[in-house]
Amino acid sequence: MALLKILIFPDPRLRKVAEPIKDVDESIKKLSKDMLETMYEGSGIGLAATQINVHKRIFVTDISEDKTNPMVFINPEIVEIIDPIKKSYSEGCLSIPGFYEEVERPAKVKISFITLDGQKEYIELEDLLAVVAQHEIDHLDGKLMVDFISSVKREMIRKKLSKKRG
Ligand code: QAP
Ligand code: CO
Repeated sequence: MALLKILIFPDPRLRKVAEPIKDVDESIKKLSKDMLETMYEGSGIGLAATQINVHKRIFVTDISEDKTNPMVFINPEIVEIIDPIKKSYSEGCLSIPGFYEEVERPAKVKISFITLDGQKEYIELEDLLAVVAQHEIDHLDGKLMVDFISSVKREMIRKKLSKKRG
């Protein structure tokens, strides 16, 4: 197991578009374990590979109260917006530490993904898991939650986090 370094906004590497995973091999299993460890260490509920400077389409999440439900999504895709009515949620991001912003997203989506066993699955997501999945899939496309807020707020966050990193 290893802790990985998380890129902090406005690092330009957060803007790269991740590549699909062709083979769910041992290296992907190790990557998912390291990502879960890194997410738990940072008290996060979701982490995309882009955030640790690995540009492959995989994210991990655990929205359970007691951190007992790790989930891994490989090559996740939104295949259907089941409920297009947008719901607002105060989102955070391990790459934007200390800031929470309201973001509106479709309330219910169907996604396809590959499991660690290499199986393709389809699931319908709602509530917090739908929010997290859409937030993490955005990371894999180089998008960040601050792209959905006002430019004044975004620039304020950029300045504060840039200063912090020197
Ligand atoms: C994405 O974000 C998410 O500012 C995951 O100081 C979060 O795990 C999607 C975190 C909420 C939807 C709703 C943030 C940890 C963790 C911080 C996270 C911080 C420490 C964020
Ligand atoms: Co994030």
